[in-house]
Amino acid sequence: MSSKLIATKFAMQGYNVHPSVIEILKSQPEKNIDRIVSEVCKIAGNSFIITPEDVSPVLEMLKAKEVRKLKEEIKPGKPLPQRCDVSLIKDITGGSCCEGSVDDFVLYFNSRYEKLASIISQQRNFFPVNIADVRKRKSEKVRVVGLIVGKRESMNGNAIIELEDRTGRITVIATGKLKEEADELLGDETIGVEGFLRGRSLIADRIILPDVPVNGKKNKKDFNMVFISDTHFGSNTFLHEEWNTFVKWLNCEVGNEKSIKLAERVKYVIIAGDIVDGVGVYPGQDRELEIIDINGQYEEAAMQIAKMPDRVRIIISPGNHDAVRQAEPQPALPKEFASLFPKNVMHVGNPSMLDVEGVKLLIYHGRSIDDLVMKIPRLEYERPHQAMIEMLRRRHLAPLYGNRTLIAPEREDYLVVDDIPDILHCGHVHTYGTAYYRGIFLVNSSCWQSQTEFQKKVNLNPIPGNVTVYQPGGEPIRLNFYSA
Ligand code: D5M
Ligand code: FE
Ligand code: ZN
Repeated sequence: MSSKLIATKFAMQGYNVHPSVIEILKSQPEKNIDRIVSEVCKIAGNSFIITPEDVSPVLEMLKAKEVRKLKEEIKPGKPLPQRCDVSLIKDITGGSCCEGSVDDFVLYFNSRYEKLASIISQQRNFFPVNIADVRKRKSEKVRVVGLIVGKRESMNGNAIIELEDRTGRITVIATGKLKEEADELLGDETIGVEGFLRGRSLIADRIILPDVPVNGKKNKKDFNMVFISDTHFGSNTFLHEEWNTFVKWLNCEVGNEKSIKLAERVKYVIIAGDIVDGVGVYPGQDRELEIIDINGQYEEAAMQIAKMPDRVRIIISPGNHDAVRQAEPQPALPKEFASLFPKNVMHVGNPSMLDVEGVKLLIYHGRSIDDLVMKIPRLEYERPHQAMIEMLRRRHLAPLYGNRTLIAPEREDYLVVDDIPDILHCGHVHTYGTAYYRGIFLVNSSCWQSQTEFQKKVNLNPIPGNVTVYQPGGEPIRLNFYSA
């Protein structure tokens, strides 16, 4: 609704309005404006100018009513409209057993090493030898698998890697083109090396990452999936208008013939974390919130998600702004918040591997992308799918330990990509990118908030309001609901 019309509505009741009130009301659904104006005027009494303080209790009251209505509507168990065949293959929710003791860390790193070493050892024709036995294979080509325990550059510009397995330790030297590959190795990584022994060192011919096998493209499914992320409900930079248009499109209410056809076939909406903006996530965040308490934020999130059509199944996993533990793997949202959402929402952990009608979907918020971009110079925030390729090459969702991505030392490393997915979906960096890597579809699906003051300071330029519509086995379609 236009500013003028809102001002007129108040004027007709004998009140002037402060410009900030108009800004607040512009983001409200049009159907609510008359009601808001009449309620505000009822309590405004003798004031001459309506200020935000007069409006906020009315908005709170209306929202509480809407939430109550929503809960009544969804609680009695509205049936799901169509068969959705989704099962959880892997998720930490309910299964965390670490306390952070030294023993836990030892078990965690063992699990990580064993899983990755076994992935590398099982590569075709690899046949590694124990590091202790390399000396017995002089002048023969050998392959070893081990953990990088040290890495430096030699005086003549070669890479020197200390590699360790359960039987011993060896110095690996990478020269020329291989030095460039070695430069991209992160600390604590498990790799394979092929080469020849010279003196006491192994001169590398090849550095082998665990990687994923080449996978052919899959058969097309007859439904669409929509990938979004980082809704950040509750933030004062949340893009109400863009979000509303997106939801209307999902409901087939807006768009051209072609895009409505796409919407009609959407059966799943996947959200990869940062559902709400949270509280106290970064210094000074309280100045950037529209809804200042966490309950209110999840109530708003639930209400917005409830606007999506009943025919879609929504899968939600958390991110670093959500009300679960920060360390990964993160469990699904706790019951007190999850229960606010409608019946067609499924809450899963971060990361989670799901089987969606035969399509293996791996969801991960993507915190480690920050670490990867920082550590590997050729990676860019503007192309988040490149960092996701690095996760797959390393078969690990957070291959850097001890940087920005906090990892809980579970007995089993849930962040290892054991099972090969058909789709890897991330968010977190608020930019957009899709790619196919060895037959796996990668998608990073932007956000629903414009640049925050905080992001301005760290020079982060988001690409908000971009949505991926994907028919498994086909090519992704990008819809942009944002015009800067
Ligand atoms: O993260 C959104 C993006 O903002 C993500 O790429 C990280 C970046 N970010 C978050 N915190 C920081 C700090 N402290 N410095 C630099 N960049 C940061 P989100 O999870 O939505 O906050
Ligand atoms: Fe985010
Ligand atoms: Zn995030």
